[in-house]
Amino acid sequence: HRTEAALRRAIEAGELRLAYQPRIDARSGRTVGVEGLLRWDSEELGPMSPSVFVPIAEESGLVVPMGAWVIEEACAQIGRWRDQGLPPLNVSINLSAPQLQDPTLLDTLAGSLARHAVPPGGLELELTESMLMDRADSTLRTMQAIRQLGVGLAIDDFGTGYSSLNYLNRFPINKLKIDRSFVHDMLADSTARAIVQAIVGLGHTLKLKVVAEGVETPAQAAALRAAGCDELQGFFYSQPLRPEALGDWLTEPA
Ligand code: G
Ligand code: G
Ligand code: MN
Ligand code: NA
Repeated sequence: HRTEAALRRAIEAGELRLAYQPRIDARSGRTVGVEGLLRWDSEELGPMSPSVFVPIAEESGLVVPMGAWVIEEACAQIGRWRDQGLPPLNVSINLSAPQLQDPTLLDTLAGSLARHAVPPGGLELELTESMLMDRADSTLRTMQAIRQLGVGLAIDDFGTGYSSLNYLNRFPINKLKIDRSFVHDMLADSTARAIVQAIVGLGHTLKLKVVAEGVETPAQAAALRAAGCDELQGFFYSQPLRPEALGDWLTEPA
């Protein structure tokens, strides 16, 4: 596979980078975290979307070394921002199912956290609902060990999968990220609005933070704030940014 071979070279050649999309505290309006998102401007293939190359990486097993690069880079960036005197941000990164099943994950995390002196709560992993249902017993143990390292766990795209409420209670999760489809529809569609409200209520009952993603308009932001969301993320606030731009983003008034 041509893309797979190019991706293998890209990981080794350092052609991947992370862009960081701010997450805003709904009450204070302050940026409290960022989501790191993979970017690949391939020399051979041009700009490649992660929605194209992440599935290829998952099928080929490349997602394990690629994901280890993402973990190391996110931790290194936390260290660079700290060295520049920026206030501490929670950096979340996306994890693929094969990474969560991989026996090297905990060592990879522990190594990167230690190398860059990442404080507890500095890093968070975003999982999807289906990853909880798969081999639930070993997944539960892995998640507990991740939390022991001081790393947070969020459920991404929440509401689109099929997690049982029992699982949400059983797994050591900190946060739910409401899928952007509900945010997109909530002003026009009372069902989507009710789902958003139900996710916020469920999350808060279980003592989880609730984040809305895909916030594109001020009206959506206001509705999500009224619904009680804790954090807001989306193009209304900011595109994913180069790490050099974060300092300006944090100091310039929105
Ligand atoms: O950033 P963008 O909207 O193009 O991302 C498209 C998809 O790729 C999203 O589902 C996002 O979660 C996923 N993605 C982005 N970066 C990573 C990453 O580092 N690891 C994994 N597994 N998925 C990622
Ligand atoms: O699946 P996940 O939530 O990780 O996907 C993150 C992707 O969502 C990123 O690739 C990012 O580019 C995209 N994204 C971020 N904000 C918005 C937004 O406001 N609207 C839309 N449509 N996509 C967004
Ligand atoms: Mn995500
Ligand atoms: Na998402």
